[in-house]
Amino acid sequence: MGLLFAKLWSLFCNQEHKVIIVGLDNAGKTTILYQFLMNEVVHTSPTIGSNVEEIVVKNTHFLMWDIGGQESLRSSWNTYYSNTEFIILVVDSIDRERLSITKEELYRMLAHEDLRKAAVLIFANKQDMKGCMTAAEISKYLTLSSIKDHPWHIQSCCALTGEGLCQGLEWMTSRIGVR
Ligand code: G3D
Ligand code: MG
Repeated sequence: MGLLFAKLWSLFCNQEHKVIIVGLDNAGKTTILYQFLMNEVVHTSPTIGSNVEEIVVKNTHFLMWDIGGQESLRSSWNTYYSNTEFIILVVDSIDRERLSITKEELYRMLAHEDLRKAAVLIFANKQDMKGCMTAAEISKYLTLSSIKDHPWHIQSCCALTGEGLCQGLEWMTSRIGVR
């Protein structure tokens, strides 16, 4: 009995939570992923390819897929969707012109069957840039408060310094076990 319990416990604890990191090209996705690897706790070696990394936060394993954001690649985002628990949407807070594209992509993802249960963390990145949009402005533009069928959270950050990234990860770990 004890052994079975230990087995189940370890299965539960080591369970990997699939995360996809999306956003337009140049938003800062790769920088964020590598900041996680440098600053966070434990870092295990890349699992599958150069764009997939395992991040461990307080015993919680996240398998993070950094998906290319160029226009030509966006149509293939959906091939990564199955079993995704978290979407990290990275926004370049200085890029006002393309925020409408980000909005379109966001709502396209939220409507996708395979992402029905996914929680969304939005990083308002590049907060160090002069004249950037605040998280509140981005939230308003993306009409986040209208999203009722997915848990979401917006966090301002600067991927270059790592500021704000931990708070984002903390929100993710706090979501685990809620559903
Ligand atoms: P992507 O993976 O989403 O395409 P990258 O984006 O991570 O490659 O980042 C694109 C550029 O934005 C990089 O600059 C990177 O250094 C910069 N960047 C990422 N995060 C921040 C930030 O918080 N503040 C500032 N000022 N720049 C950031 P380069 O010059 O290498 O192309
Ligand atoms: Mg990249």
